[in-house]
Amino acid sequence: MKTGVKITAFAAALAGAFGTAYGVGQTFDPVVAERSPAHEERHPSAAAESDHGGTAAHAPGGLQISEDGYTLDLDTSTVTAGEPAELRFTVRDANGRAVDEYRREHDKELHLIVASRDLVTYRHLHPERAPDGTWSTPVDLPRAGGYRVFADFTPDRPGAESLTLGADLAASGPYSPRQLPRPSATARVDGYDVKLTGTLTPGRASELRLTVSRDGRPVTDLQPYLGAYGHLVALRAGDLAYLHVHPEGEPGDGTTRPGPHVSFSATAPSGGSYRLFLDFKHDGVVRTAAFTVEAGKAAPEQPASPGHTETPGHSLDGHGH
Ligand SMILES: [Cu+2]
Repeated sequence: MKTGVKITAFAAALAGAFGTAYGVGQTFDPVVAERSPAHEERHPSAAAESDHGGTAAHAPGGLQISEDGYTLDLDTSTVTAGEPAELRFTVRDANGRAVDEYRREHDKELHLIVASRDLVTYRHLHPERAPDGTWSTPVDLPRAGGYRVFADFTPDRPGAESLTLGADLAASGPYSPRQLPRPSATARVDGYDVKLTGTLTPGRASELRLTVSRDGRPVTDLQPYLGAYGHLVALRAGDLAYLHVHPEGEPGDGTTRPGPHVSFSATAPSGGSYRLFLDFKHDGVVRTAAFTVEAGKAAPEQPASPGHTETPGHSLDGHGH
């Protein structure tokens, strides 16, 4: 499929970047190394065209508030933990103008992810866009602390690529950070058990397969959600780099079945720990299952201690669907 090709091209670019980095005797991160010299040499007008192939050639998403001339202007930078609030923001172009044309990806113009820095709280929201380009959505964050807001979108402009911009958000209140939940291949949410097969491999696309069951029986009637039978987001522990993850197959393509397996292709930019959040829809409700994965290592079979993870009900109430 198309995304598979893109990711393979990325792997090749990455390999090339390694060579370049060694050639000049430097040891910086290969993803950054690939990008920086290329961008300096490029004529600005040529940059957009030669960027085909993707997010691929870029550093991981979500680490920057501004990229490729687009800026996430977060109007709401603080909220109060446990109180409903409205999150408002604007995506601006290089001229400071609000972007008001987007390409739909996974059924939406823009996906907004809010995650706590300790990766315990997660929200996947779909804000509303006002005619002036301002986006807004209700949000309710149960715990105080630092959060990262990710806007995942593609401007509908010639040469524009998919972007994930990130900005900090603080929730005020008594703060008690938690440890990252231990790696586990299973997650439980609202009576559903989700099993993860496969693992993240640094620098290479790999398949992650999630299997959904309830009361010990495979769930074979998952409902389409955002153009697939599941939506997966992966965040790197430590800096919350945002990985692009693509579903393998889509409803109605003749081969993709509505469960119990849902497959994705994901590339980890480095080793280390990642938190995976799977949204899936069944019986009309979207639920989120979360896993900690160490890139390059298979996940242990035993379930993580439930005390580490925010209760499923909390993960759910943030869904703006
Ligand atoms: Cu979304």
